[in-house]
Amino acid sequence: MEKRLVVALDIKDGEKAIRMARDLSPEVFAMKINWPLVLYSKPEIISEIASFSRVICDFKVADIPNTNRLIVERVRDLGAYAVIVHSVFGHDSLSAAVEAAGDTRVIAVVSMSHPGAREFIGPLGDRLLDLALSSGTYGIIAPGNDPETLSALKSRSGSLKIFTPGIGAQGGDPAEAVRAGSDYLIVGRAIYDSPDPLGEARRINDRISKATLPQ
Ligand code: BMP
Repeated sequence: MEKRLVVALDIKDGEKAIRMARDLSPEVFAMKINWPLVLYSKPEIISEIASFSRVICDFKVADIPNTNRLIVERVRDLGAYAVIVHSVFGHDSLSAAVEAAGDTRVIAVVSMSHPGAREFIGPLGDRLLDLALSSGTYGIIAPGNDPETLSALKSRSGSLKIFTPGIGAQGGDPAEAVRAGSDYLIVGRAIYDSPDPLGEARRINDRISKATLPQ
């Protein structure tokens, strides 16, 4: 069965990140790289990890169309499998990212997992999902620690892939997230802070598999 785990490599040490990515790669669908790793190491770490694993660049691209295009072109050229882009800045900004991405997939943020998401982005979830659906995106970010919101978004998301952070350190449970509609589960601290990251990744995969089997 294809793996559904995405590991968020939010660590500062580039060498350690590459080692961890290599060790974990048999257990994951993709590695997610966010600003901390790139800012503490170098942009080329994207290509290094992309040479043996899918890489999702979580840069939450959030600007005018021209700037989005410039960022996404670079991410594409570095070999990323996907890039995460904010949808809340409108159709032109999101479409510019999709156009610039070429074969690199765009995952649109339509909802978030932290408490502050309830203030602004949360109430816009349905409209942002419509925007993602009409802009040629590949997937969306939805909260893995809020099964109600997740299943509501899933029910309207058509063929979009659902990526869910919020598992583990933010309280979300892998099995519950799968049952609520997650396609790919994003896990950071619960794995990279564990004394046994590979064992933890395997335990999470086991819970994903069991939740996927017909009950
Ligand atoms: P952790 O499992 O350590 O909480 O990490 C979650 C990862 O997912 C982080 O990289 C974070 O930036 C990202 N993320 C999130 O937690 N919530 C969202 O709504 C969107 C995210 O991309």
